[in-house]
Amino acid sequence: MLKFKRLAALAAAISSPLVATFATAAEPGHPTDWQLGFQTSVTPVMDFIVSFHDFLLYIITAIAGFVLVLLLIVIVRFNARANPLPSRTTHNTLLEVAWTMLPVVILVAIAIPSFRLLFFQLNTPAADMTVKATGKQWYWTYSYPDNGNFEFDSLLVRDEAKLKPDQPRLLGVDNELVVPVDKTVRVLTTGAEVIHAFAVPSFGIKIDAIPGRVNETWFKANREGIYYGQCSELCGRDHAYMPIAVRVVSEQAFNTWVSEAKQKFARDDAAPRSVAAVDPVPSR
Ligand SMILES: [Cu+2]
Repeated sequence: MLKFKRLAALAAAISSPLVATFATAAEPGHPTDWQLGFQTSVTPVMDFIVSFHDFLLYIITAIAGFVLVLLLIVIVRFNARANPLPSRTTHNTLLEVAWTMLPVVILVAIAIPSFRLLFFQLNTPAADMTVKATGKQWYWTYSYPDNGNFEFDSLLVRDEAKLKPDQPRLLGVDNELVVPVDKTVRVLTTGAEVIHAFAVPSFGIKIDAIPGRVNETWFKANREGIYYGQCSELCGRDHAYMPIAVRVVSEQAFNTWVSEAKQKFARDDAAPRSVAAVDPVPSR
């Protein structure tokens, strides 16, 4: 069965540049055995990334095929035996203009959707809510400033015996980041001590979490489920063991979760200390 699956995957990979779209159809929000292409896309940004990737695959396939054909022609028709008296032509204006202009046209055709995607990713639309993700050595802390300002830590479930049935090994966490479906969520990221990176493949987001500054990204998940990601900036010994688990639920379920979370987790209501309140440096 495994062998057949392997063959089928191979056949799919060879047969069509559409393979990425094909492979991402209805799979869970985490890596799977023999997976090809991307993880399931559940946001408009990731949809765009997938279609841009497929578009590039068509272009690169055409270029590689064209170059292969040219090479074969040269090998067969212009080798020393088939063509003992080579032509001494050194210039061909039409050909030179063509091989300069054609790559320019191809690059412009790639640049247009590429920049559109970049702006789509980087311009956060009006957000329905904000969550803050703080990368720490080696776990994540999530805050909900719009929903009561509670805050909690999210740690990997290290003991495999304690994994729930739907939790994948090395990805399952004790406290998931919970967000409502079909809402634009702004994610603020920062780092507590070193640089981490907040990345969730199904959402098409990956952004550094840097100490001393706040980065911003966004997603709008259009399907309920649980979507996994990992820290994506080498941050030290346990870099591989600080996964990100995002549970996308209905708005009603989210509100219920918020009211429970407010009881369960610590709040951060203290006013920030003003500069004057900081212990003064003793003068000499
Ligand atoms: Cu890391």
